[in-house]
Amino acid sequence: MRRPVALAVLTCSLALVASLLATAPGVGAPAGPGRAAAYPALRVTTQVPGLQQPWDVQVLPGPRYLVTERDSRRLLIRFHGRTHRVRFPSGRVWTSGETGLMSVAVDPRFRKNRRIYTCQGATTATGHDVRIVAWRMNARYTAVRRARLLLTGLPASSGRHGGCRLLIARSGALLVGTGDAAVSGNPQNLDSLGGKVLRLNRMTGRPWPGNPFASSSSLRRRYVLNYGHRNVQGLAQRADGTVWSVEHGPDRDDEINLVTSGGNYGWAPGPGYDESVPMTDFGLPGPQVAARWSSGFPTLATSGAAWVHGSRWGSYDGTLAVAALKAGRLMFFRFSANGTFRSMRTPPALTRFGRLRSVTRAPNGDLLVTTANGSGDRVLRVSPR
Ligand SMILES: [Ca+2]
Ligand SMILES: [Ca+2]
Repeated sequence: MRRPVALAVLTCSLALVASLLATAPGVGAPAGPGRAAAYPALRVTTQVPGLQQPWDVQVLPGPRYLVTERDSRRLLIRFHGRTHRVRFPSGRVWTSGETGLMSVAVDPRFRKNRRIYTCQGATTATGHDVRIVAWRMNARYTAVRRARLLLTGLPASSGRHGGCRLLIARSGALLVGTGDAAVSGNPQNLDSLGGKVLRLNRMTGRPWPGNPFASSSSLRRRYVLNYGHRNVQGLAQRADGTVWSVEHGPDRDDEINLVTSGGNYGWAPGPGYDESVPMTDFGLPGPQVAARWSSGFPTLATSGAAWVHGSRWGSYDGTLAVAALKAGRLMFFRFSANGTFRSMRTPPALTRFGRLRSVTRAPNGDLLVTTANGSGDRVLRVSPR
């Protein structure tokens, strides 16, 4: 772990490099005077230290920083420079490989209803699943109790490709990005909750009425917003209301997708989970939705994402910040109003922290980023200088 002083020096020198790079051709920004200043240098500080494999971070009033740890299954709050553990039934969370205590969401009416939501592995009568649980936080922020089991039966196998990302859209709907559980048939099977983006009522757990298969006789199918995904790790809503998802490719083609209703995103691994097939296989029956950006070879393991808002971010304003695990960086993607990929920028200041998993926009517009190195992990705060 770097000490704060060393970090400050590092950030300064990287800021210089970043401003030089901003003037270089080929970064996708229009040329002209003032370009160097248009991409502000980024300041990176530690918001929450001393973590072990954190998955997600969200902000509660205070501000309090609410963090999930995947493998320890701890729910933690950082407040006034101290971290405390929230009483939570960690023992009932099943962890294996990529599955454990994963995404967390905070209800937009939290001040009134005290609700938060988790996506977590669980043990069932016949094996394991991934499930979405609503919790109510006590007044002292020391414990949660279960408010409602919203949705069970997201498939789990070894723990590989367990998803699972939560996003409360501005409509109030709860969106869930799921993994295919490394089972071949799941992504194209509309009666499996795996390899999907699901949409449901966050209070009742019922399927969202506007879903594309809302009138199906199959209950699971009524939850499906779209399908044909491998392992959705990021969900983020742009200012124009569009929702975007991010997922991992096998050895090539991580994808950023524009979420549509009823779309097939084309992942259909062959028998025995043969992953040599394309991330978007247009040879499948019917139309498939092409990715808005894909990595090519090799993959970067793109994960969580958040849209950047605010004029103080200069040319980063309106970009999609995407964390990468394998590549260990935060990248900023610009898409046009109609969703066409324009450019991607990787600030050097955000390539020095190892694997990065989740990105959350704080109330003041700063970005909160979780590291995923296994020890000495932390929540970083990224702000424009
Ligand atoms: Ca695809
Ligand atoms: Ca086709």
